[in-house]
Amino acid sequence: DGTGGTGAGIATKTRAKTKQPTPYRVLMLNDDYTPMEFVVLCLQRFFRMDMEAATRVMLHVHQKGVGVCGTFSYEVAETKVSQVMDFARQNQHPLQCTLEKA
Ligand code: NFA
Repeated sequence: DGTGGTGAGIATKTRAKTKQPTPYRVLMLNDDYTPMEFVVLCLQRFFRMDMEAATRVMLHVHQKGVGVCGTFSYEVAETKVSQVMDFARQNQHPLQCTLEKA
């Protein structure tokens, strides 16, 4: 109730400590071989981007060499990196994804 439970109206506000996870960025790296359409498909499938957003991120990576797919908890970020890398490997593309602390 914001009174610290004393009911005395003293301003000793208590909050439940919901610890925020350290955020991690998932980065995608450019290469010369992975088809643009495959990168767009990955961004749509694993990062829930629409075609416009996925195309924008893909072109950014293509032009700058690296780009951010999204920011997540470590566990979610690591899962997404694995999903992209596994899918790329299955399709014999050299697409690389990695993590960095945000
Ligand atoms: N550079 C790749 C090409 O020209 C496309 C690409 C974009 C690859 C983003 C990896 C990441 N086919």
